[in-house]
Amino acid sequence: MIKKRVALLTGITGQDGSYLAEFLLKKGYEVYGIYRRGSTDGVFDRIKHLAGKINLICADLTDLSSLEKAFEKSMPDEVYNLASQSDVGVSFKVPAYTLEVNYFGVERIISCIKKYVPDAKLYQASTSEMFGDVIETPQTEKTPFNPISPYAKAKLQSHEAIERERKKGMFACAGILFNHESPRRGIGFVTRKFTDGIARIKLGLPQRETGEDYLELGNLNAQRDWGFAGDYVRAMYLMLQQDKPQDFVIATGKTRTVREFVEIAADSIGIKIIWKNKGLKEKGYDQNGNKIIQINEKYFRPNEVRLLQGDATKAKEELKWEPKTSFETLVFSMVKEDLKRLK
Ligand code: NAP
Ligand code: F7E
Repeated sequence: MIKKRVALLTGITGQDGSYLAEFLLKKGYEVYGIYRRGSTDGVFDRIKHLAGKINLICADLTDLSSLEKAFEKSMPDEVYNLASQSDVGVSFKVPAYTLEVNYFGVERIISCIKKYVPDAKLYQASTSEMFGDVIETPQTEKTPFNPISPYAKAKLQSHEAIERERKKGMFACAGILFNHESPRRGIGFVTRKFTDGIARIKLGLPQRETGEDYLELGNLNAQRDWGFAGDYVRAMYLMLQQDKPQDFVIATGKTRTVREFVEIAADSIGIKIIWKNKGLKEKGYDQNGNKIIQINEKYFRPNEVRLLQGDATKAKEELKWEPKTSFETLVFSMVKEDLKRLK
């Protein structure tokens, strides 16, 4: 009997972890995932449909002994390190913790691989945030990094650790992924915050965070290259199937402002936004004159990445990877799922 390949995913309860687990199960893998105990319900919401098909192990990236037990139990062929304190804005508030998880956590994973499964392949979730205050546009694998948040600085340290281990012989790849979203996106990120918020406005429900009948947002002019998470996890898998380990940029190549995202999402359910005033006084109204958006300074960051646009030519040529989902399809699916859930 052919032994199934074994994958160990950290961050399996997150957006990418849930899509990657589905993807690897379809490929015939035995999937193990690390989860943290949460004090509220909902930790397993994104993977509840996989119950009985995946093996869950309680561990934490800050706790080496728990990780060692997870490796000893799963003995993986492939390790996908997706766990992180993934919120850029929050990283300014908890910088030491962000470094602890997003950098030292990666060093712990590396030490577990060396101890238990030295031949295993490692995927590390690097990020376009490492380009920070961008030095060139579009950004490729050769663009110099210039991180400006504690999140991006910690991710860059782990990115460098991957390169270090690769030079010493480990099969370690870092995917430099640009923003990717889905109906399973964490609710604090701007896309999902808005699709949830506009669905509430459509249904006449109060906003989740404030209880108001309008939504509060921060910088509408930031530009991001947004793709669909389901497409991006395929690239993670492909990176580990190559003959030699390398880093890849994964992106759509198109950039849009937060404002464009907001307008397209609202338009998809028949709400046309009319903007009035500028800066912190700017407000968005619907076609009936109701205020639906207000700017709140608290959502601005001390340092803002203004523009990201990736060039995934290398992934297209070497991995044969391309995004399959259009921006419009992504936005519509997110709004639709939020409407369905809230109804
Ligand atoms: P996500 O939805 O926020 O999921 C993060 C996962 O990490 C969750 O499962 C979370 O567990 C887990 N986690 C956090 N701290 C942990 C700890 N100390 N120990 C163990 N697990 C911990 O993030 P995502 O969007 O799926 O992103 C996946 C990875 O890609 C992250 O590393 C992120 O930084 C990186 N990335 C994301 C994007 C993007 O646009 N989505 C782009 C580039 C890179 P809980 O459920 O218990 O919180
Ligand atoms: O912000 C602006 C905000 O938090 C996008 C993570 O997955 O992608 C993600 O990081 C933009 C920023 O994502 C609000 O200032 C305006 O310019 O959705 P976000 P992010 O910071 O780009 C990268 C690639 C990762 O690696 C990260 O893990 O939107 N913005 N108003 C707002 N952002 C939030 N969160 N909330 C607002 O109200």
